Amino acid sequence: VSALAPLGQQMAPYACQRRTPLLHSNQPLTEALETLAEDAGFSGSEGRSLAFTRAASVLKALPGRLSALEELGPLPGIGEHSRRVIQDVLEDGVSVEVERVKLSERYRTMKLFTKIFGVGVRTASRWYQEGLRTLVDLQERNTKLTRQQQAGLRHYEDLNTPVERGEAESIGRMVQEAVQRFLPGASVTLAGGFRRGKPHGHDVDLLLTHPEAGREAGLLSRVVSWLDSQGLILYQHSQENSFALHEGPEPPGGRDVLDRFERCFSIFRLEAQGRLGAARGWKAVRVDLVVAPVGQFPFALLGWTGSRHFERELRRFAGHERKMVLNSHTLYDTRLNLFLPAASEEEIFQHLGLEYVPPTQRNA
Ligand code: 8DG
Ligand code: MN
Ligand code: MN
Repeated sequence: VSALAPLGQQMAPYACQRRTPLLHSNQPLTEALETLAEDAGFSGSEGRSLAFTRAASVLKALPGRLSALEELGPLPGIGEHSRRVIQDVLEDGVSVEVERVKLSERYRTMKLFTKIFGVGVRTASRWYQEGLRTLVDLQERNTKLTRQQQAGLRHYEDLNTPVERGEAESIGRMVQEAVQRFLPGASVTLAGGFRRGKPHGHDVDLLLTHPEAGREAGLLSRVVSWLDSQGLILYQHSQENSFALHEGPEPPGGRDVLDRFERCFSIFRLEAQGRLGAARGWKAVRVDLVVAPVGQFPFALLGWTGSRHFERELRRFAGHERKMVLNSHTLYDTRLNLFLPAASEEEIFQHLGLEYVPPTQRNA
């Protein structure tokens, strides 16, 4: 047992109790585990998928590079199977199991299909069962596609080219400009992976609000219509706000990630920046726009900053350890039977009795 041994003892069981930076020293290990998590998700084994995700997340929070399995000690959240994978990668540089998954026809096809905007595991799985294997197959066999999937297919290459931070910022400015036209004083905040410090991402997540509650109502449709009229939107579908406080809190576990804000899932047409897009002049970029009333803004910001695993752990912690229900709208204390208001993310962590974790340390 080496000097890293006490690591295991220091590791808190919930990801929201740990600081997880973007860059860490165990990339090959977490990549292997996350491939297995993804593959388990592809076959609908949510429990197994979560177990691998948890193990990967623990490794991301280690302060140093793991060189032997024994250094882990009795770490929480790393099961038998994950330990075997870790050992294989440490000893041989690769895990045979992971390499086999990566080469498998099913994994490769599922990966290809789920990278289409609007295609989830269920649809991809059905297509795979039907014998479809390539994007050309989808077209040649006249597979029935939603309008969203058609857009996803049309812009497949662009949408699977990482969005650079500079591109995310220009889209933020475009939206800000449109927002100012219709509701001066409203703000646009970049959330998602970029807020966690990622240099690139798969989309741009923007949160809209106004300091006066209620003023934000109706803003999104005006903003989207205007951007559309300027030829800046290649695809969009919007959803109205369906959140009602008087309904009381949602039971925990029900809707895990989804929330009920007014929102727009879209594809923007971004004028080319620098050499990359110069050949063609523009690039398709996925953008999520969400509107939150100011009273719910800190919850929305916390919910839309991610990572997905960090969010899941926050909610699990709230429920199991505090008997509270946390979502992107509110925090509800089921023992006191009341909503706990917050004016900042810091206050939400305080209510939960958690040390504040800044966005750049939420890369769980
Ligand atoms: P990336 O885009 O850089 O790949 O990573 P990301 O920014 O962390 O992922 P994301 O898929 O854009 O999700 C950002 C956060 O938004 C994530 O923590 C979950 C949260 N989120 C909600 N509701 C919804 C929803 O309805 N759909 C999606 N896709 N994300 C949601 O709170
Ligand atoms: Mn994102
Ligand atoms: Mn998103």
